[in-house]
Amino acid sequence: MSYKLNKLSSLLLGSAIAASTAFGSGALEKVMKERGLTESDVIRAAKTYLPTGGRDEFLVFSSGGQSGHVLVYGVPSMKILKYIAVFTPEPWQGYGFDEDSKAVLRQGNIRGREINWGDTHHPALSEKDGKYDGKWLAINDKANPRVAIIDLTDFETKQIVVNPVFKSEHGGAFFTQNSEYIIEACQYAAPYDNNYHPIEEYKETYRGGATLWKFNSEIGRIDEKASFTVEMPPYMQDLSDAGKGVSHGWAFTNSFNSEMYTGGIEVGMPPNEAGMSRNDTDFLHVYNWEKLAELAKDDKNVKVINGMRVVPMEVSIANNALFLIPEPKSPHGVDVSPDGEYITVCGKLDTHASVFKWSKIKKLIDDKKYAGKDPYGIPILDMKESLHGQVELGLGPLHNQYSNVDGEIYTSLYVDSQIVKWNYKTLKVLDKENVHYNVGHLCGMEGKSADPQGKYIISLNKLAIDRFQNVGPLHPQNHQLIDVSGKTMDLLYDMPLPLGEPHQAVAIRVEKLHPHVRYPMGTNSKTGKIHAGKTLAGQEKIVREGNNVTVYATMVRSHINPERITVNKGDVVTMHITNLERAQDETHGFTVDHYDVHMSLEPGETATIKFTADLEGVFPYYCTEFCSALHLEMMGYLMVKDPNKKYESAQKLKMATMSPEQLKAEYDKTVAVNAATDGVIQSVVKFLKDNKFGEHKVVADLVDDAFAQYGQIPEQKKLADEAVKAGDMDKAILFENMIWQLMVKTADVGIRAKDALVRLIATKQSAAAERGQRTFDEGGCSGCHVVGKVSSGPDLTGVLQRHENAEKWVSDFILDPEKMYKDPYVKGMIDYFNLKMPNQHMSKEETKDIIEYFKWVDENANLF
Ligand code: RUQ
Ligand code: CUA
Repeated sequence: MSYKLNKLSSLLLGSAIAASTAFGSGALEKVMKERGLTESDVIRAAKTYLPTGGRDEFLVFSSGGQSGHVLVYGVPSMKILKYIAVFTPEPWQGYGFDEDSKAVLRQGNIRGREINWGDTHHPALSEKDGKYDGKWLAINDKANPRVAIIDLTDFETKQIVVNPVFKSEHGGAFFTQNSEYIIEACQYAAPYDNNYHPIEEYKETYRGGATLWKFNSEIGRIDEKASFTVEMPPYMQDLSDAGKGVSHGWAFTNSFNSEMYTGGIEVGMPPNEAGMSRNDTDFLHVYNWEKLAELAKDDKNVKVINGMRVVPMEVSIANNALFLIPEPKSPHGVDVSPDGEYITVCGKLDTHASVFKWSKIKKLIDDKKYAGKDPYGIPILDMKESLHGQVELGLGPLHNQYSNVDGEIYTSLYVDSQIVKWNYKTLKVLDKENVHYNVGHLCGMEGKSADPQGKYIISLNKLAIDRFQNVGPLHPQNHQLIDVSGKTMDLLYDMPLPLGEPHQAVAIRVEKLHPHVRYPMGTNSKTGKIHAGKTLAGQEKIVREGNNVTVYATMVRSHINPERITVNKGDVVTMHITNLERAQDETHGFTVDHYDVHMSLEPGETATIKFTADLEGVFPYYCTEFCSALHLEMMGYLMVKDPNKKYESAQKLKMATMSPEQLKAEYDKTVAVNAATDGVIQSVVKFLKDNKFGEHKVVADLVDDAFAQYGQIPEQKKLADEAVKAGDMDKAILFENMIWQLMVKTADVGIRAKDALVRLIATKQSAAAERGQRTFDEGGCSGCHVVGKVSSGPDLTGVLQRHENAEKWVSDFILDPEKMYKDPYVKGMIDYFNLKMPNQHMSKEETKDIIEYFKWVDENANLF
């Protein structure tokens, strides 16, 4: 065992220091024993562990399923970083609770109805030359056929478009290789119009199809007017993919009910599941979107239905732009290889994956070599002649992701609960890995782009069964991270996701993303433009026009301006609020109690809430983010009075007032405290200047934030002095208090800047010093000693300078303090602190490390 552990330690730490780790020798073994961890457990943990402050290599965007959101997490740590609100209100972000986000959410209304939920399925990243460009994310809603666009500079939803001809959809969103279009294929066939059509007329009046949404990659918006739909038979189109490389310009869409069965379980017919999977094959739709896009521009080639330009099947057929290829029945995923030449289709009910070859398909099309026609006259290409080959993979193959190794592909097996690695060129199975349980999609790192990165596969499991602590009959979903860098796959990590069934996920290298940390002042984040309600400091006002009250307000640590708003019952209140902060992460939230409004204001952002003040009473409003030490004070009152009521004034309480002498004394005390606080600030400023803070951007940014607070002091000082002159000591004290608040905020950021600077400029700790510091902190020393300060024990800065032969002196003292209690110096210390240094039972090794740590402290003594 111990030999194995040593081997493991050196594996983990990879050097001679391995034998005794930072926690002392045997610490790793001890943890493993206590927690019952195996060697493999520890290696897997080390592969996914992200130390504090560390960053992941990839970001994953996962659909949030029934939550209607998108989830963002890191790989390999699997730490969740964000929920992006898309089709569903999300209170924290104010999404659906302020007017600006409602303007986005309500773009998703269907036939005038508010739709407040969505079933997000397939996120897609925008592409350039088939590679992810890190600019935009699109996601579909299966339940209510919609597509949303998310801006990756701020991870917010900017647009929702409703498909006006489909009644549900599934095969979206998929970008074409230069983000020219976003493909959205229908799922359940239905009439294109909004009328009733009896199910007996299914074949005549129900239709499937694929919509190609024209996308403007510069501004990140879908142009609905320039978009079109390719009419397809009512075959229940399923997943799709855009061609790329050699197959660029074409698209591929599966289907699963070429039987056109319509059920009728209630009238004694066999259920849909039997009728829809009767035939051995269904159809892969192959269509030339590039040609269809040209055709769709001409009015004579389209029928306009509910405002959508639909290219009828006859037009597609006549222009050689739509074909069918039989594929094994009830297929699911269709995935185009990085070079565009191979198209892999997996059938849920077939144990094989079928690999079609684009050059073969193209030749059949060019030669007009058809095996027949479907009932709608669409040419059918021969399956065998289009196939590169088939491979037996296992039960229930669903989806595919590509590897960075040419020809390698990963496929999920739903029934077998496995991921299988195989080669689509040689048609050989290479490896299988068990997952828990019932995997749907899988997500490779950029695994569906023209440039797959390999390294990891995430298995998006439908069931979690016995994986996690039981939290009731509804279990979380389980995303499992698999290491695919070796010859065989290795399952590293389980991540429960409790927010819906996340269908599909896409991963991107973090360097490709460049999100902002703040907005230009007064930005409406939903439009990217300057908000009409932008308000700067000093411009705050309340405007009344009849029944409309418009408030132009600002928020900055730690007040809201204005702090009192009185309106009449029934007034329509509009509040534009601007967050004046420039400091990173200084978000303020805002709500008015009882009025169901909320917004999140990121630095520089302006947003609007609107409500009818139909409840009489007094309603506090406040900042909902714990933004500062005086966050609780960041509040005000909305007072709603009934203009038709007479209010009797309450009896005024007689309160004791302060004498002029008392007031003067309080004023003097406040001024003195401010002077002392300023002294602290000046010492921090000196430290920062002496150590050239300007050379470090992170620190300089923090110093900017600090001075933004400090710079407001003269203004307040002027007001305080005026009050003194006017003899209003009460007011003067309040302004002096405001000065103190500003000083506290300055000091808060200033000290953060100082800490950051110290971390940057301190000399690097040697491994021994680092171990020593840990031993010092965890072995009990830090209970009495604080470096840089006298506390319950002496300051240890300079301890190695204080004694003759100091290293030996200090180490003897640590190893056996009792022995030295009689030493005159030690005795003096014992008397002074009224405490004896206890024996902490440090080993010789540990003591040596602590000495190294003290040396490092001395090197950097000026910083403490
Ligand atoms: S689907 S689990 Cu909605 Cu993408 Cu296959
Ligand atoms: Cu702003 Cu709390």
